[in-house]
Amino acid sequence: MTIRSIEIRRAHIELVAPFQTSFGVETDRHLLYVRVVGDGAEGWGECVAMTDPLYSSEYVDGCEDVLRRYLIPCVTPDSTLQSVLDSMAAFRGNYMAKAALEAALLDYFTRLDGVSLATYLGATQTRVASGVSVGIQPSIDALLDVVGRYVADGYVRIKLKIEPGRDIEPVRAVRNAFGDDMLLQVDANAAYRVEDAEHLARLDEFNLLLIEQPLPEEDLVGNVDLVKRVRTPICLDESITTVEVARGALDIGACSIINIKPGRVGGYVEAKKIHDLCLSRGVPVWCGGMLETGIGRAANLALAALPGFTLPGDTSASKRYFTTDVTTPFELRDGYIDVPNGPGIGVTPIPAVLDAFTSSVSSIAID
Ligand code: SMG
Ligand code: MG
Repeated sequence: MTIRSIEIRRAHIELVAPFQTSFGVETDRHLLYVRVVGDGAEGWGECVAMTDPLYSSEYVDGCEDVLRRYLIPCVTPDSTLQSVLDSMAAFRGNYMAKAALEAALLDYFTRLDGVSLATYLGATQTRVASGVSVGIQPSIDALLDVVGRYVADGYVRIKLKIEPGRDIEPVRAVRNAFGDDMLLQVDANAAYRVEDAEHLARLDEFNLLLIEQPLPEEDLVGNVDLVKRVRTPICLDESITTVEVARGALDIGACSIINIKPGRVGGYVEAKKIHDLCLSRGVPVWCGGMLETGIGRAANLALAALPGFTLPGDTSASKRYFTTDVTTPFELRDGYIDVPNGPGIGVTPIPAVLDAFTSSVSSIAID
């Protein structure tokens, strides 16, 4: 049970198509993988931070720095998961960096125990219903075309990225084209202000499942006002960084649904705490995505299999983003994706494929 080294691997992969949100356009992913190497097993984690600090304050090169300087030094040869979590807690924020290391340790320790991450976390489902996140498109025609293809693929829920000026009409067009029964929601990635409440209330007529993160990350209180003026349920993403923030948000009535992303909240252990809190209060949750490759996607599927995940997540198939994934690709079957059931996250990178995307690997001895 001795941890010998931790590897940081940087890689680069192109997306199948540009993904536009209210804060920018992603065309590729600069990836950071953490690999824990120990006696008897190894474990993999994927960092969800983007190249630039636009979705949140974290960015992938910053994560590498904090991992090297502060987080990896929290690991000793005989560390347990809990001892590392306790040591890392001394450092503020840096949730995505912490989550990447935690994920690799979780994969490592659950593999040693011969148990799947899904079982370890308390999963009750063997497959999860999958939604898809649709980027802002250059025209309504292009949007209808893209949505039509995802509907044909079998996705059970469509999420449209919106921003001021590209919100009401795109949603109306999609509703008209695909009917009232389609599960539909929108994500603003913090592009509005509370003064836009009246405008956002115009979305009420489209019977959306939710409006995700309409206001800035820090404006938790603004949502309290917003929820009184908009009938559509408000869901928070960026704002929810810890279980304490989640509890506070629910206590003050800032939202009625939470998007849980392990990377955004510092890892799967914290993600489970938020899940448990929401389950105890009857608050629906769903699993977000950060354009993960197979390593991160596998772990998210394990989380999404917990009982409180009653809404379809952004747990799409690998080919939604990548022509070639670094693991065996995750595929959609009848709108669902199977939860991996092997030890740990249940998948490992395919060495030749991962190597082809890799730009650097460095190993840090643990002693
Ligand atoms: O993995 O399918 C995915 C991404 C889903 O829309 C998605 N993620 O705010 O929820 C969100 C965004 C964050 C990433 S945008 C580059
Ligand atoms: Mg979001």
